[in-house]
Amino acid sequence: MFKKKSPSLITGILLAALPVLTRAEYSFNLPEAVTPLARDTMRVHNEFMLIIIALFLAALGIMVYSLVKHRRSRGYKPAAFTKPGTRAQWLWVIAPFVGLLIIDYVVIGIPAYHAAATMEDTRTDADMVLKVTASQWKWQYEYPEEGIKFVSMLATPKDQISNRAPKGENYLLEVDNPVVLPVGKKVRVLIMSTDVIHGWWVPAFGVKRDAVPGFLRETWMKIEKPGVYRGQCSQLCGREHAFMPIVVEAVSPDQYAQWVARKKGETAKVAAAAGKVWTKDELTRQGRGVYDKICAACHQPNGKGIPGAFPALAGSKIVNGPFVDMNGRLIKDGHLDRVMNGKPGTAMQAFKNTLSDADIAAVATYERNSFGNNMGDTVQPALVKSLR
Ligand SMILES: [Cu+2]
Repeated sequence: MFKKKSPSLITGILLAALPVLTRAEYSFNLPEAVTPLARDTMRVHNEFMLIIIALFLAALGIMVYSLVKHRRSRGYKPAAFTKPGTRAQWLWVIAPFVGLLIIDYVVIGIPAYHAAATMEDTRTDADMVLKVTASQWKWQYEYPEEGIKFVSMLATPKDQISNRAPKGENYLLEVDNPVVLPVGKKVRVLIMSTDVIHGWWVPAFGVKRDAVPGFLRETWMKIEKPGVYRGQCSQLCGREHAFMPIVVEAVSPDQYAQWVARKKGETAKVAAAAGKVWTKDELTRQGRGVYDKICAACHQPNGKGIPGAFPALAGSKIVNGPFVDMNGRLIKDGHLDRVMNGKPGTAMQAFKNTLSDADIAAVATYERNSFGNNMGDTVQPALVKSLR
């Protein structure tokens, strides 16, 4: 019975090895750890794997030994006792129990506690703060000390998603504005959400924290190696959950300072843009870009919406209505009110915190003069600024 090898066993082993043989990129391990936290987590994981394998082999060994040693073909006579517990039997129950307890609480427990405590340690020795605000379906990043704030969105072209073009190398893992952070600095990350639960997750950092509406959550990281690190939203947060990736570029402190200076310049430019009077053409041109990137996912590129789910903007009473009253105040539930403040309880979110004055003015102007809407008027960035 034990002499002939079963052909199905060999086939099984070969089949199990197939992914390794056919795919060079196949990876069994976690991604390379580039923060102390990730390294700690990985070490704990590896230690536990060894302990688990040792326990598994010991238990399996005893089982196989007993089966082989006491098999019937050797003429082994099974015990036929009916009386309960001898002292030896009790020992066989209690000894493994105590053994596992010690392994659990001491061998596994102490390093696991250390890793978990490190994760929670966001105390004041951080070099900088990064504020992450999640919303359907984008991330907003803010560097409070630098006055930098921007929105980071999926950059994968729609054609790749709908299989009209071949998929790129970083398919669904690329964004327009990556987070840039200096290496070797402790970054305290504050995480919040404006709508549903999202999860900020970058595997190489060992960081994964949910963004929960109404709560301020925090974590930290200290990136040790420059590079581009990619992650994703890790909570099912709605229709485009798969379309809100995270890209972090870790650079040297010098390069980081340069980036901060450049970003500040951009912010100043955006502020200056809000001051001037825009032509209708300028507004619609910029507005189309904003619309296609942010609004088209729900309201559709043609402004027709999705009946029953997302209202049409084409011919909409709100879009084709006034947006400020005689005194220049925002009309409640008017077009601009909707764009700036959203509609509570629906998927229509408030864009006043994620879009600049110019972008809000431009997209509103575009909507009022597209999809067959022909209001002919403009919304000026200065007005949006005054209505905030
Ligand atoms: Cu999400």
